[in-house]
Amino acid sequence: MDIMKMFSLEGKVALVTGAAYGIGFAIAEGLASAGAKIVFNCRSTQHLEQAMADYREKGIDATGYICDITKEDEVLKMVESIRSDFGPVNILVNNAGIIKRIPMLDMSAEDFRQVIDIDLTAAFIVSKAVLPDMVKARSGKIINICSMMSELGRETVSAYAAAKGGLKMLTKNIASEYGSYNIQCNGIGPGYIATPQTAPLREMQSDGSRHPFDSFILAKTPAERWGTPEDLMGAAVYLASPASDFVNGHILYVDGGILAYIGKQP
Ligand code: NAP
Ligand code: GCO
Repeated sequence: MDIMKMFSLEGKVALVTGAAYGIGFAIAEGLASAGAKIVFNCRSTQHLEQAMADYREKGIDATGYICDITKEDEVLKMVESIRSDFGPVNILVNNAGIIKRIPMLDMSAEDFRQVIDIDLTAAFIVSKAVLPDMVKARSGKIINICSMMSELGRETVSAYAAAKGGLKMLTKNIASEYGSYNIQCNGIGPGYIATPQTAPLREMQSDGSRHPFDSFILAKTPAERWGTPEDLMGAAVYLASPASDFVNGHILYVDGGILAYIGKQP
């Protein structure tokens, strides 16, 4: 029994949304290393061109599409382009997302809606666009990038926590509704990962000290470090591969132990 074959993605087309950089880029790199053909999207031509160069530098033949995933017509056009360029999407990673750190009483309904639109509704839109091909093939993998905020709240992230909590339940519902078509839908819940999205939480202070939130997270993480995007590669390959064909509706937390830990004693 060649167990490594269970982790092979040879011949699969993997769409990773928002994979110009950050977590999406690392997940795409991991899936490519397992043999998948990578297609990705972002909103800006500048980010796309830089990303294509970065993928090439790593020897990855990725193809990028400009697409705002909150726009259903753009998503359907992108999925159709992918289908005609490379074939149907076999693996979808709903990664693209934003955060707005604003106290709830100061947050406008428009700001709240924008976070929900990108972090939750867009995952519904893109999943709905790729599911018909997966149903026809009686095979498919959908991986939703959830968060610690799928389980926990904190000040200033009401919209983000609502979106990521909803994304956890959308994951379970897609698993429930399409599991009979041999489609598995699972989530990855990253802990605190060093990417542009969390850069404001890690900025060195003017006096050379660590950002208070940085110290807070280190005290809450048994691993006593921030995660790196590369820490998520293995979980993504596992959930995208035949090795996880009987795993469905599961959120795999890759968090250095945060969810298990009350926090370092003062
Ligand atoms: P990031 O560095 O800010 O990257 C976000 C990506 O999403 C970018 O490629 C961005 O592309 C894309 N994007 C945003 N809105 C989009 C839209 N409307 N249409 C298409 N693409 C869009 O974030 P990250 O830290 O890598 O996070 C990636 C995912 O992991 C997010 O869902 C985030 O919530 C989640 N997450 C992050 C952490 C963490 O600690 N970093 C932890 C848990 C979960 P353009 O702006 O170029 O269009
Ligand atoms: C924040 C952070 C977190 C991380 C991640 C944790 O402001 O608390 O941005 O939300 O991005 O989601 O899992």
